[in-house]
Amino acid sequence: MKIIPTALWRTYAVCLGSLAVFCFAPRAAAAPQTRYVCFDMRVKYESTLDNCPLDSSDGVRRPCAPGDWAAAVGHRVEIWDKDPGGVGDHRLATTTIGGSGLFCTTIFWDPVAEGEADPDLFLKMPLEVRSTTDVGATLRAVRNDGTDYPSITWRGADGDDQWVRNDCPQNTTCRIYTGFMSTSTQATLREREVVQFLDFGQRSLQVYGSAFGTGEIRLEYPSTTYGSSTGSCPQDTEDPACCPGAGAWSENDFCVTTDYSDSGDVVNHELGHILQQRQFPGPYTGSACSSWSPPASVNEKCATQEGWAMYAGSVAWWNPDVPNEATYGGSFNMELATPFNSTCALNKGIPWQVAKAFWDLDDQNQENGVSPTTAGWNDTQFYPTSSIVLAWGAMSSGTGNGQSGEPGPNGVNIWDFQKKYFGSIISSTGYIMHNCLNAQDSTGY
Ligand SMILES: [Ca+2]
Ligand SMILES: [Ca+2]
Ligand SMILES: [Ca+2]
Ligand SMILES: [Ca+2]
Repeated sequence: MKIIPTALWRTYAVCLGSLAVFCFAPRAAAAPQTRYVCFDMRVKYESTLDNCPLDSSDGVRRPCAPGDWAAAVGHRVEIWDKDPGGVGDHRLATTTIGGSGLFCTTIFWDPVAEGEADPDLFLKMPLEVRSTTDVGATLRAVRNDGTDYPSITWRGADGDDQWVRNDCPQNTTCRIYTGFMSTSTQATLREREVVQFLDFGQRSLQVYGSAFGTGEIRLEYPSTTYGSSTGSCPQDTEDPACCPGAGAWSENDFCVTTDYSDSGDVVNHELGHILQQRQFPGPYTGSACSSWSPPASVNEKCATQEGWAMYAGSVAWWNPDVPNEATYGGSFNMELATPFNSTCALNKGIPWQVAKAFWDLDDQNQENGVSPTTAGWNDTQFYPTSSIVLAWGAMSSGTGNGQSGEPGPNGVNIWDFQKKYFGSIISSTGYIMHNCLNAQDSTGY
């Protein structure tokens, strides 16, 4: 039974007691009419792109071959009604593109309230991506002054309706444009690069889903490199205009400079840092590295932090449940069994070696140990990607051993991870020994 509020009862009472000619029953709101809207939106990868998987073989989740077109999976799209002069233009729906190819969604339209029989449909993209299930975080691009990019629009001027589906009737499937649409026809170079970065980062959101938590992650692009000729970018400021090439400022922000505009790796690497920081309890504790590269020895905390980001970045592109050839930076193979340094203990500070350890914990490809690894220390482990990341979240907040803010060159290393993931350092240490990381500091365990 519908409850009528007191005020409405009073209205009826007054009405019943007065002349019938002035009395009208309240008009029921019209049920919104439905329309089914379809479109094919694609991203074009720049021809200069590098460090991207070229095709879908070997467990590649979604390739990004330079010059290719691909469905804009996970990109947020707004469906708008177009009116003359743009004054009455308004958004009817916001949706996240799922799957691939033609995408369809239902919209609602009330012709009485709208004052127009049928909508004139066009699309806008607000430069955001999500997982296709809409679970977890939103990745959004901002400019180097921290402001939003304008949405990319397919409205066209009045009279230019090449991308508009005019007068979409009730209970009808209306396709916006008969071919495929693309950001590359509507956007500037910087905007195309941003769309490409968002497209890459969507893979991390898709793989890790709720492990990212909720809320917005901001990609700041294009930031200016530290020490640039303007002299306006001192290090260690959280100014989105300044950036060490690429870096995660906090659990919500990361920056990328144009030095990395063609990189297929950088966004998912930085999202690997954001993922770890969002899992960690307590505030972001900052980078453990002043600088690093995958094969150069650094302190254990830096090697673990960057190795984790290399692994998480690789997992975004390649599925470790499929034996394959995942690479980072085009040349750092996640599957290579041979440790980087011929002296086993000297691998403990190599980020690439740490990345391979996390990969071996996750991957199905169970290779034998290779010298200088001790004979018999084989890769025998194969755990879910979704469970591995949660070990960071299982750490307690604080600066003690094994806590998320443990300081010093050995703080938060592979043994701290091991303790949280397996609860013990005695058993199941295959991925550590297999990768010669047992030389990292296990004091306290
Ligand atoms: Ca209209
Ligand atoms: Ca494995
Ligand atoms: Ca392996
Ligand atoms: Ca420790």
